[in-house]
Amino acid sequence: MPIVQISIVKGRESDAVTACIKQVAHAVATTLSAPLSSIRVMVTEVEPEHFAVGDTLKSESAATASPQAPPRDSGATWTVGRAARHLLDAEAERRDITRITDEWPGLDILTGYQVQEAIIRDKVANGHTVVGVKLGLTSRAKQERMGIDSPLTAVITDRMHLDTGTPVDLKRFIHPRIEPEIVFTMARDLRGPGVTAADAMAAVGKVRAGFEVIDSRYRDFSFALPDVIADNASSAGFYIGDIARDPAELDLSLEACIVRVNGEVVDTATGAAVQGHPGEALALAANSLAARGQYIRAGDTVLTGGLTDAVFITAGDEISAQFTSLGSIVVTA
Ligand code: OOG
Ligand code: MG
Repeated sequence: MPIVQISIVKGRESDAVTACIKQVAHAVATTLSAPLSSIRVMVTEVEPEHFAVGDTLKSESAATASPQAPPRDSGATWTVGRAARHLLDAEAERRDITRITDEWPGLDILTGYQVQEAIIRDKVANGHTVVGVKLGLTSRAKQERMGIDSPLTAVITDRMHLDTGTPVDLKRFIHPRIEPEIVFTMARDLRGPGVTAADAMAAVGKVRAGFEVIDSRYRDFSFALPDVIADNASSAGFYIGDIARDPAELDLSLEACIVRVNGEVVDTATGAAVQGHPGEALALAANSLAARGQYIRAGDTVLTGGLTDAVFITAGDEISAQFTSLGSIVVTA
């Protein structure tokens, strides 16, 4: 059982200490390929006068903080808990915010996932139920639009599920966009690391068409990778088509999709747009979750990522996604 001991200078906020412990535990588990639950982290606090950078004690540097020190409400005060609350409030109040990394350069990918987890914990505490996982930025169309070339994972809940036939309630969102996705329902648990697309597809029960409503809490959908991870990958809502197919009957890389707005074709793609095959995206999700000690569960819904760029939803629109074998979803606003 690996035991890691870390020392932290006294006086840090408890959120910062928690974030540090989690980061160390995940890093050690990943480095040793050991289960997260086997890692023990021991924290000792040291007095500022027992910690020096070069020959300058932490207590001296704190006492002689430079006048150019960041203003009180900037990066110095950001924590996982505060970032989660900031994003939750923006969502609840349908108010856009500026990207957090501008003020908090310490928000890295791992911390972004900690913020995402804190948001989901808050939602679960308020009665939401986790129903699965989504991938974001798995297609070139999405990556190019957002200027980020790395896929990410996020969590979907029952409150995000929208019934087909129900219009998008524009009052509920800040600036919603919609994107067609291939959606899996898992027959079995899927646990990384080392999952291949074939392993992933063997754990899938059914495949359906999906239409995801995304609503970044950031102004103009402008964010860096850690910001969008923290914001649970802009998740807001999702429609699932009525037709459920056995994936073994289909070549999902050749499953085509046509997106229309008010009858006009605005985009087309095939399943190959998503990492070559949506099964690759599913494997990627399982392996990425494993690095954080999590896995995909039997019964989970998995949104594999937008096949095409997302389209803005405006009042009066009728937007449809027509798939070759998975049927069509028509959404109005
Ligand atoms: C981030 C969410 C990306 C997808 O399917 O690629 C996503 C965004 O575009 O705001 O859901
Ligand atoms: Mg999506």
